[in-house]
Amino acid sequence: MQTIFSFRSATLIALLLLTSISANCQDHYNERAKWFIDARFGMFIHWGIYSGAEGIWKAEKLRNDNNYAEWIQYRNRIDKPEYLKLLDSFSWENIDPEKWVILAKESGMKYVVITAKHHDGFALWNSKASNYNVAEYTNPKRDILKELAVACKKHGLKLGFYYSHWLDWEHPYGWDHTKEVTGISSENYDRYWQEKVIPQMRELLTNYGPISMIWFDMWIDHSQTVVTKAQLLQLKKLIRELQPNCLVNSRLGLSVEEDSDVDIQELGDNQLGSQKKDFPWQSPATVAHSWGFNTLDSEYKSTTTLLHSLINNVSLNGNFILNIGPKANGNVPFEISQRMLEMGKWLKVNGESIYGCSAFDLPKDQHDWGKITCRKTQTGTNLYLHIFNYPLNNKLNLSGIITKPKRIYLLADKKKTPLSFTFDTVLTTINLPSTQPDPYVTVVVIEYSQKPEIFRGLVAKTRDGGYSFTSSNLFTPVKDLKIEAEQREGTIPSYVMIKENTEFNWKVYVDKPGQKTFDVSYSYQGITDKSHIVLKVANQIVIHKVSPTGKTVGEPLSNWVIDNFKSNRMGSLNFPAAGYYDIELQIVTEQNDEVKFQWLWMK
Ligand code: FHN
Repeated sequence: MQTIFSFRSATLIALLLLTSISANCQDHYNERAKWFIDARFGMFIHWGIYSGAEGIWKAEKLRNDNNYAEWIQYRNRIDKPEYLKLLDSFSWENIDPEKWVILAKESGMKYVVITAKHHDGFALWNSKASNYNVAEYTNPKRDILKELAVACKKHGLKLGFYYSHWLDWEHPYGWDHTKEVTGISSENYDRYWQEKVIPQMRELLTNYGPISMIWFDMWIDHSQTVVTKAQLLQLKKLIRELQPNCLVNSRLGLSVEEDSDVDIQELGDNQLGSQKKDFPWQSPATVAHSWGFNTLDSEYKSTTTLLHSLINNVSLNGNFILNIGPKANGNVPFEISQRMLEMGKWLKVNGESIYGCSAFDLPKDQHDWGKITCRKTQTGTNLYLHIFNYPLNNKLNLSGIITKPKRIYLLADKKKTPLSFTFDTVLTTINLPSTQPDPYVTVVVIEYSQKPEIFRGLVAKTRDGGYSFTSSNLFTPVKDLKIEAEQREGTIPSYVMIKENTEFNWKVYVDKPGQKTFDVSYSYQGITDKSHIVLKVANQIVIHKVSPTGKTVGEPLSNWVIDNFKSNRMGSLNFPAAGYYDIELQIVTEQNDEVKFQWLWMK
């Protein structure tokens, strides 16, 4: 054993001053989007002629590798007269947009966005700009958007329109992907723009009362396709003129980075948030895969998964818009409505932790039990701990907050019966009921009478009382560190390749003094015994010789032979008193003797 450093109290105080800060909930800067940030959860509706095909055309499923049912006309090369015949299967007497709005409301959603015109170019309203619209094919003439607008107003939900501006498979000069081969002149494309897009948008923004959002859908940058930036700006200007409070999403074709006047960053389809952002953003999601109803869809996400997705996004300042693809008779598939109603029941009890809530300043994946959201209250700040993985020992560890909680209770408990807890310096340990109160996600409320202050960069205590030190939760960042992402569902775990001597440093708070055991996981494919790993903690040192870890079979019988990652016992070290400790790890390697470092574990 060798003395490496000493923990002097002066250094500790200086460090504390540097690392503790007053935490904040999201301070949004876009007034127009205030309602959107409060709403957090919306309904997307994909419904149109394609709903009559249900993902099958003349006994053939969708061609190509994507089963988006609303693409059937393009994918299966259906001509317009035949495509229109699909309308014969619609039972107009049953179709009632108010039912969709009621479902949204009962599911806890605060806004509804419908495909006013999808890529097929067919308008769900009585458009004067194009007779390719629903009123022309119904008797008496229907205007689905008007009916939806009335229902949204009646039930107090915001209304938004999806409008496919870039793609239009009906207009001779609209964009469809075959034009990547045949080409189209910019003059002709502009004809489509001025003849159809602009007049139709004018109708949508004039005839349906307040429109809360226009959901555009171009998922590549304008520089890569036919549409020009000038056309996109013309469209945005029209929206600002006619409905100044209407939000515009980034799939207009302008990113929030390129144009700060774009209100919402729209992530990719079913792409959940992975980092905190201070501007409004949203994930569009489906319960299965397709957006329009596809009868061949079978892998429906569970209610728990959907709730986790919503909570994950809110914990990063984002929204979640979840899609229904009603059938040609207007019915919402049971697999979808059932899950949504279950979400609604959960939100009825736990909505306080979602609506108007935002991200908290602790790192997003700091705790292995779940996610945190935050709300400023009249008397301080509330944190909402969403338990995705209920701890077996019924103890919830919250690391990193140096402010003492005022009181703690379950959000579902109307009486707010206090949960007992201990608070030690930077660790709050909450005693949970021995039976998990909510089958989906239990929410614990922590009330603070002031803004909770956090200790930045601390490694959290896990559910089972250990600590996992990785390249993602370092106290001092290492320059040019390249973290290899996990592959094939984690078969190859995330790691960093260490080619030359590298030092890692973590900060931890140990609440119970005593011996702790350390294990290090790595893969080493070399043969020398020159590389070693040095652990230094509280004036003690342990040296571990790196030894080959060999190969393993990732998937039997598929030639999936991969480098093995192995946990190695380093030794046991003494923590003489409760307090903050630095954990230092040096990986000493020579050239051509790389070590793939995965984690250090302490318990
Ligand atoms: O091509 C469309 C698709 O049909 C669907 O409307 C989704 C919804 O986000 N947007 C496009 C693909 O990203």
